[in-house]
Amino acid sequence: MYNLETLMEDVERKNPAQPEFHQAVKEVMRSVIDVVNENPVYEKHKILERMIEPDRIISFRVEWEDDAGNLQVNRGYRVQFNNTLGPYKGGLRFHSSVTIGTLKFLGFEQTLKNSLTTLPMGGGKGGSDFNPRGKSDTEILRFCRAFMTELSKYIGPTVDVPAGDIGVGAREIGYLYGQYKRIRNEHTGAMTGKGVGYGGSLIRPEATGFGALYFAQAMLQRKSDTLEGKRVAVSGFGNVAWGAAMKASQLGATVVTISGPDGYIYDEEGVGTPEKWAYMNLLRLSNNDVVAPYAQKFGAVFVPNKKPWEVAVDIALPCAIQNELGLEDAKMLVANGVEYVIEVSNMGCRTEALDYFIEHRIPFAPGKAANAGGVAVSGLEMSQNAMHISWSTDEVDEKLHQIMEKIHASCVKEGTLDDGYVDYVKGANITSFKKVADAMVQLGY
Ligand code: 2IT
Repeated sequence: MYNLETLMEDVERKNPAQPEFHQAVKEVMRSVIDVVNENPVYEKHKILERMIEPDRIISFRVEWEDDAGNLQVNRGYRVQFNNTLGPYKGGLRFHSSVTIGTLKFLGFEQTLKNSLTTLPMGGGKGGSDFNPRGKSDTEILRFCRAFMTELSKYIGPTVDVPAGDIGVGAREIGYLYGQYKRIRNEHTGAMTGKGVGYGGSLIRPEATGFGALYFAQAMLQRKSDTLEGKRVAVSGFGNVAWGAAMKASQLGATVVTISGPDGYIYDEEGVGTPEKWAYMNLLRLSNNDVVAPYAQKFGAVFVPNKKPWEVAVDIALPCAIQNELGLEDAKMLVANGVEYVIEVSNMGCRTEALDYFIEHRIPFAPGKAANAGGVAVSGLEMSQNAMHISWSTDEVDEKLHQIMEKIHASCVKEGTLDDGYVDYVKGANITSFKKVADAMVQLGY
């Protein structure tokens, strides 16, 4: 029999100074501990202990030259977390906050998320503490080349298939994959998020945001509600925020905020127009501050050094980074009448914040369920690469839609409480855990 407290003491002792990893593990353990205690086969096979221990962690030095001719040194990682269900799969994050603990939390979450997609993918994550902000295009290119020179030794289409994450978008994937192809002399689908011209899938750039809104649609539908006329707060300004804002707007909602590290903007008319996002994408590619210039150009309100959670909205969509929404934010949102909260960033809410939503019976979707559309379309990109074909926009979008509805249905099945409220956190954790655990049992040790 497992006890949550002793289990977590063990995790903290064995993984010192990795608070994000502790947090991610604890959120899952809380949901699944009863399932494990009721199924002795899981204890016999030490599934809990095995599932929180990465298969391996690769750490390497990245040496590159900046535009002034100075040598720069960063640290690169790939956490190959769990390949029970398929090749390791998950993004690369380039952000100054990246540590081994960050990538372990992300790799652990990714393993469970990928299982929810029902596609054959294991979980992994990688990246670097390299900060792309303010870097020139040639610096980005040189960094990506140096990073892949090391990483190329450990990945491949049947082994480990990286993709993008924060700080790694279409441009970086191109530079990384270009170097992979050069070194390995093979054009295989060893990465996803590629440009459509060289093996990428249609819809991949917008898939995370689109998928999250399909998930949101399913949540609302369950309550005989629709997105029509809803006011939405989005945080972030990257690919994920973009896809979410575009789809929310297409479905009749008005997205009134976006945010960057310097603050948020409030745009009463809605940020989800192609013109506004084209402008933001341009700013983003030049690695400049996005939010303040946007406010100036389109006459919106710029609120410096604050997060958008103080705005009264019907739906909150954290789309930036882990722990971007804390207890005080949750209290403000609930006091202002928020009806749904859908995490689009990975672990966007602190545990106390999501507990507060659940306690107040606000439908709350965790990232591993709601943002699985991104990696799901990555899985579809792998299928297309393996078959040497490409599907149309409609074909990919339709498959994405079906996958998100299936994930929603599985959360409802495992997460409906006695009072009828759906605890999506519990639902997503139990569904994904069981799938990986059962396969681990079948595969032996
Ligand atoms: O967090 C995520 O699911 C991603 N960054 C996407 C991973 C992928 O392999 O497409």
